Amino acid sequence: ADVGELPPDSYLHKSPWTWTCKDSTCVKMNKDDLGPTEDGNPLSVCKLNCGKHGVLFPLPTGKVEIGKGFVQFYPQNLKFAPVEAPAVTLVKRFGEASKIFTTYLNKMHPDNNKDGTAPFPSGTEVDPIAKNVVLIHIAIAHPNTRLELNTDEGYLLSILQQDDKNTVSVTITANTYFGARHGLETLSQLIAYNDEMNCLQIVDQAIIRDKPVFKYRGIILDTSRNFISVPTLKRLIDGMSFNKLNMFHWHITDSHSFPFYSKSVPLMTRYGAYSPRQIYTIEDMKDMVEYARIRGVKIVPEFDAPAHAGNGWQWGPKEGKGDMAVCINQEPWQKFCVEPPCGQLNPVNENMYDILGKIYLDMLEIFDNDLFHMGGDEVNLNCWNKTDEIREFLTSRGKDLSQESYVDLWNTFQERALKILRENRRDERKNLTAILWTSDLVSTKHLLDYVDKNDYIVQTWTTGNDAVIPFMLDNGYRVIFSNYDAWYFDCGYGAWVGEGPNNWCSPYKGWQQVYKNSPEFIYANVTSLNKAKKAVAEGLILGGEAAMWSEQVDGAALESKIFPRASALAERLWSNPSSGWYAAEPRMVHNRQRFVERGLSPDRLQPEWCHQNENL
Ligand code: CP6
Repeated sequence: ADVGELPPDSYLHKSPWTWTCKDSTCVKMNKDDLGPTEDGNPLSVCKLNCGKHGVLFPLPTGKVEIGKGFVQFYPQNLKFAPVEAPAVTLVKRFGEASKIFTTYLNKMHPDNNKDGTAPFPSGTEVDPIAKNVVLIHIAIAHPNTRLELNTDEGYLLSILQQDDKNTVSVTITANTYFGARHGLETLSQLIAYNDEMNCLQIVDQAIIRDKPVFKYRGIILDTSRNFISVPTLKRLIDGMSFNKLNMFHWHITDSHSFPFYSKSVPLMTRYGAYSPRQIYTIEDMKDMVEYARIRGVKIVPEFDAPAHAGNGWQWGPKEGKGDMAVCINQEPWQKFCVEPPCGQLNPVNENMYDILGKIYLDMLEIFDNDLFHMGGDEVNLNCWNKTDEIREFLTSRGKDLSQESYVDLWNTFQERALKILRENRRDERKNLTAILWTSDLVSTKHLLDYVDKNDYIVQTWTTGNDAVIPFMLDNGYRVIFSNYDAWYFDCGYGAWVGEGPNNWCSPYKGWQQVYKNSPEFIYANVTSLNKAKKAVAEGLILGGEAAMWSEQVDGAALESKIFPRASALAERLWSNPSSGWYAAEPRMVHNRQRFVERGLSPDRLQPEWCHQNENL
């Protein structure tokens, strides 16, 4: 709308504060120039970063030297030299990675996000910027095509302006594809849009040596309670790649629905998917695996069992045998499961083991098969105890119906499931490691008897104060942290508040809470910092995962619930800085802006008003 000529005193609502640059952070100055003001309520102040370059997120862990000058260039003058790599697949894959990189560079133009073509000038002979070229050399040493727990994700990035002043040489060297890809991500954060000249600019000089503190840096997403579409999953992978998160733990099935399409047992989705359109086909999943791999992310599939399994399992031969899953939809649900609809595999049904083996086989054919999440959480022994067939099974073998008998039965199930998972594989690589949630089986009481530390990695999900955490680490188990008091993105601290039907999910945890949490410090608090550092160095504390359970989220809200909180997780796990969230905040604001620039929809952190004077 035409509001007419603006009066000379328009825009008076601009922030009255003045800013100054101190240690690359933008500091608010007092009116009388008495130095920086004390910030009070974090919600009431603005946090800015000085300049747009080198706002690295997560922070590198090794040497960082970044020059103060810039070289202007147009995106069409950014070139990749032939990639040096010992495998053709890697050269090809890097081709994909460089296309993604170039697409995001184009998106730095403020007018770009609509159609993907950037209105950068094409450059004329008299335009000095058109002479400038950025040349990128990539060298990858090892032919590994898959990301595994021992994959070296480190890289060395150097940027050097040549004597002719027109060429900037960028070199990324890494042991693996995955390290090189992270290096390219860091490079993208050293390039910014120049408003005045309508071009890009890169720092004229840099050396960055970088590698992650923790190997396992993930997000678990549940796609059973609510179905999440493949395009939405891909956007999640995109966001993870911006912050070097490397594990997408796909909690693909649960008792609510069974969207995983199994080619050997298609009846699972027939009975278990919400609808024919809410299914992940084999092509969808294979496509996801490759999409994620290109972006440095491994997909770790979870088939949760024996609890959290119901819908999908209703069919099956009824001749003389009980159901494959029991307690499905049983009421009152509070007696048979943690949340409705109930459902739990029947450990005495032979047919169930058959089907389970087929599903495992189908999953291992689609996903990497060195890491597999077997679930194992929240088993309800009362459900088994209320099933005639299971009670008869135990009594016929001379067992009593005590709690211990049921835990023992559960262990028998778990051992057999692991055996099936390992034996039924179509390829000869046998070094599959399973992951289990903490549970009554994986507890201080039963861990040493039932869980071999060479077979399993354990993922914790209750509070960081859980006694099982130091118990496992002291006994040499490898642990992934997902404690609900920090890293549950649904709610999960005290989780459900209020009684009976009047409960609600609360409270929401801000990114600061996510950032504050550190696996190293949780362990250090109950032992010593030295011991904790040793557990990190030895790789026992593998890392962590934020959890997005999907009871209360679907594709519409997913992105803003995950980002930018997952960025906080990413920095904690990649860099594990000794400083806290307050020091990270200016970069965090900038990082969040980068997500928007690249087309994602992260949650907002501060008023636009803060940025009106931003010209530093
Ligand atoms: N679903 C499954 C869940 C949860 C778990 N497993 C869960 C438990 C407590 C809270 C949030 C989520 N919804 N399969 C526990 C690992 Cl607070």
